[in-house]
Amino acid sequence: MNLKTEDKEIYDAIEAEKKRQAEGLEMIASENYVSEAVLEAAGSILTNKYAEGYSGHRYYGGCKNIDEIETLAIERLKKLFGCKFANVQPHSGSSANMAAYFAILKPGDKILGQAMNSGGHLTHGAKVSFSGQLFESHTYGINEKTGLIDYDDVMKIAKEVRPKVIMCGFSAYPRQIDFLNFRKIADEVGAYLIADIAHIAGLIATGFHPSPIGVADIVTTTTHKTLRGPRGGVIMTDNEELAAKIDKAVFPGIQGGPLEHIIAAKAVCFKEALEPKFKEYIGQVIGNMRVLSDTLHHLDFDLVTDGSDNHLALIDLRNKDITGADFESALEAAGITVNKNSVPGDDKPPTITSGIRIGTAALTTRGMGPAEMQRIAEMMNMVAENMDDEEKLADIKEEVREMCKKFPI
Ligand code: DSN
Repeated sequence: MNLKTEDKEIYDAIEAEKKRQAEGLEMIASENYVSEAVLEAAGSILTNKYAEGYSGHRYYGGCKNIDEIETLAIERLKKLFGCKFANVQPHSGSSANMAAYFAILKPGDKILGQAMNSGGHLTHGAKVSFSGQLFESHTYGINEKTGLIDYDDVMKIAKEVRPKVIMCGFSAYPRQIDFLNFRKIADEVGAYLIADIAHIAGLIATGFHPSPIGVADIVTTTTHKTLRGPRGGVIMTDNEELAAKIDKAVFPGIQGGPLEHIIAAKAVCFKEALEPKFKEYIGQVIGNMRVLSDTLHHLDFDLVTDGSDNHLALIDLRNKDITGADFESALEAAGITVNKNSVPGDDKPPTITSGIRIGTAALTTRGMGPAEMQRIAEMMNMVAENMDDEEKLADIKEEVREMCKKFPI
């Protein structure tokens, strides 16, 4: 029995998705392609095992191999980021953030995070998320003219709000984050500092972005973006007392049995990220974004903060009189996948927006380089100039397919 004979509908849908991932340009800044080794561990028989608890202290028998795997994942993660304590069980970035909050907050406590329309995440206090419902959430934004964080403004808001937690680290911020400045603000108001490094984890692990380890009280991240591992989350800290509270918050606080197949895949990802080749890869991700954003800039695309220091860029489409939703659809028709994104001062709702977010992590994994980035920027411009021309979009899709063939996943 295998999937093809057992469940043809699911098999066919997976095959179609495989084709989509192979034949299109994946430019969603939070996505990547995992290695075959990560995929093998994620699809392994470890999915059969219950292992509630932690290594050496499980609520089930038969956990000898699981303990070994989870311990390896923890030790590798600690080495990768240079932290003292780590929990590798969170199912996702959202669960990691939930556990981090529950380790130090009570319902009703105040949190201060970046507003979603300024690049923050749902779990940083958005009212539609648990983080805005269980806690009294307040937000800071970015400077509408520069697109940058105004640290003086964050300090001012923090002094007014007096939050118990300040959350920093963003889903759509193209520049470096000054964790030391956030630490100063947190200290000034007696708050804990949590850094959610989901987007830039790969850059931090390889030294291309300053690290919040030892600066923030708690650091959370996903493992599937620039870190190029399986879909999941982890939590790190240097504080032993907090580490014990985090462990309790993850299990039994919010989760039951950990996903040990995914934890094994995380361990493989951390091993890969410790290799010199991974540092080379992240350098190429940043270099590719520089070429892509420079070329877009020359083609009269308006970039928030005028460029990027990392793996992502935000394009403000207001000078082109196109909405983010329409550009996302037209690009998809041309085989280019991006997501619509609010831009500073956006007057359109999040379902429409005036911008898009792009990233180079997945394209770089395929082996694409500066020449492809230049051509992709030109193709994006052709799409912007031919939004309603189905024939033209189909021609671009054909060129995309040809380009992708040269860089198999
Ligand atoms: N949904 C993720 C992103 O696309 O950035 C954040 O978790």
